[in-house]
Amino acid sequence: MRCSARHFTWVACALAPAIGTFAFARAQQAPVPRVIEVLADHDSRFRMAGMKEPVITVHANELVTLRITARKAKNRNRDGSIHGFSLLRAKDRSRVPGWDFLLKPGVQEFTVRAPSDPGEYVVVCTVICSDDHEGMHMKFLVLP
Ligand SMILES: [Cu+2]
Repeated sequence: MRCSARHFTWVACALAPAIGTFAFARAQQAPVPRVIEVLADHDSRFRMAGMKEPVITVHANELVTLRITARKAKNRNRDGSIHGFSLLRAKDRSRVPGWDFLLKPGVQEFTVRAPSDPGEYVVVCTVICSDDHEGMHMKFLVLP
């Protein structure tokens, strides 16, 4: 890195190597989230490769990256969303904070931390994407 008097004070120049080292150490420590691939399909169904009935299984507090491919069904929201992906607790259908996503056509990624409570959850679509929208849901299991 070049430090010129025009862009940096000498303090910033003196600190830059230390900050760089710190950032590098942090980057090395950060766990790489596991990628979970989901298809939000044109027939208002969630799908996962190799599974007849799609199920997302995670560990409590696990950091995961959802890589969701969305294909348009019949309808879209005014904002252009074609499906939704929202996590509910199975026992009372309450929403899990931070797990409510609107999907645009194509591939999108969301990196999120799994719930801390092990148990059964359900993913539901939140866009009235077709007449079959009510059937657009999938299981989600949180292991201890
Ligand atoms: Cu949908």
